[in-house]
Amino acid sequence: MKTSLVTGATGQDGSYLIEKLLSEGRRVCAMTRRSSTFNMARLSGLKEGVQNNGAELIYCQGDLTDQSSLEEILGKYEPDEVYNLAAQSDVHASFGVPEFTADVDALGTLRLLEGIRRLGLEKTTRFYQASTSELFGAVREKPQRETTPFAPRSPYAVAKLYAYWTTVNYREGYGIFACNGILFNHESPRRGKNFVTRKITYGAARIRVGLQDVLRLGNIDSRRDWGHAEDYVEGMFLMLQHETPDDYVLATGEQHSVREFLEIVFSRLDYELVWRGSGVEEKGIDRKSGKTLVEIDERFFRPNEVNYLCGDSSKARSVLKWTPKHSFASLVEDMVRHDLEVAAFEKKNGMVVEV
Ligand code: NAP
Ligand code: F7E
Repeated sequence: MKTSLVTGATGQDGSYLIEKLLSEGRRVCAMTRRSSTFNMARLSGLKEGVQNNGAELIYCQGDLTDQSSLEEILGKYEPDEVYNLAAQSDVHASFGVPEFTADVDALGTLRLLEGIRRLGLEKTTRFYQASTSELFGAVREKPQRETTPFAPRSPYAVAKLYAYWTTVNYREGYGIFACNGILFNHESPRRGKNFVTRKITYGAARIRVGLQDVLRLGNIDSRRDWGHAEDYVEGMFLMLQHETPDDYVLATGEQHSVREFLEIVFSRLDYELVWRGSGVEEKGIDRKSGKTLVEIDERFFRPNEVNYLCGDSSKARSVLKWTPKHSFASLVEDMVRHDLEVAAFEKKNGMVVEV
């Protein structure tokens, strides 16, 4: 039975990937970090032990900032695959904690790869690095593909650039089967509420049920290529099953602004947003009731913004036969439906749901 180690198990992608790997009959070591709180809500349905299909789930504790914890896990389980999904993944937050972000996202990747090398696992352990479309930053080409030059615009993106090149170097220098998945934004009902799509679907649903008055956002004119996380973990899996290691873009090729996302979500909830004012004074108002539903809040602006991202994933589609199943419409529907249920539950029970 193959063993897969997943770092970042408690995150959005970690939870979907673990489900996928268990469905493939793997022994899965889900790495969570030891901290003062346990953030296990996304994994609540996944119990440790042998599953019906013979797959096995094991939780292990490690931290990307702690080499010894990583080497202990690598040495103990000698995984056939490592999916490095752990990161300080919030771009806005990275401006406030740049050094911490570099420690986790850049050096953390180096620590894992060094661990594989030092333990002599170079020929047996395949490695997936969660690289990102944020590497393209101030985009030099439209759409962005594997050969597009990088131009990172945040401490997060700069840290991920280091991790990207470290992954390439360990592949070329030590012969490790190591791949970068350069993934464009992918969302789901399990997305953290600090990211814009979920902030919008969750906030709008709370407005609909009367738990919140207004949604406060930053730059609503930035544009993103948003896919569904379920499709993107399939792509990660395919990269490590291929016969040769390489780097791949995963993207939908379709792009929307945050403003469009807002209009679609609110219209699904029977509001009709009209825009009045400009700059930080701009407001999104419901045409029927005249109520202000969206306001601009400078606190959510970033010192550097990535205004435009749209990916070309033809390489992954032709080489890996990666075929996303979700459309943009089905992604929005999935998130809104889920958050309407969450908001109704919160209203009924007077509590806030964690995920
Ligand atoms: P996420 O929901 O923010 O999850 C991040 C995970 O990393 C959490 O499990 C977190 O654990 C863990 N983590 C943070 N610091 C750690 C540390 N020092 N040691 C060990 N674990 C640590 O992120 P995601 O959306 O699933 O994304 C997965 C990966 O893909 C990330 O590397 C992200 O940067 C990258 N990525 C994401 C996207 C996207 O659109 N989602 C696109 C491209 C690339 P706690 O629960 O304990 O905080
Ligand atoms: O922002 C704008 C914001 O935080 C998207 C991470 O998973 O994807 C993610 O990074 C856009 C930006 O995602 C708010 O300024 C406006 O232009 O949802 P986001 P991100 O920065 O693209 C990449 C691929 C990753 O790798 C990252 O790990 O939306 N925006 N108003 C806002 N964003 C947030 N978060 N909150 C607002 O109020």
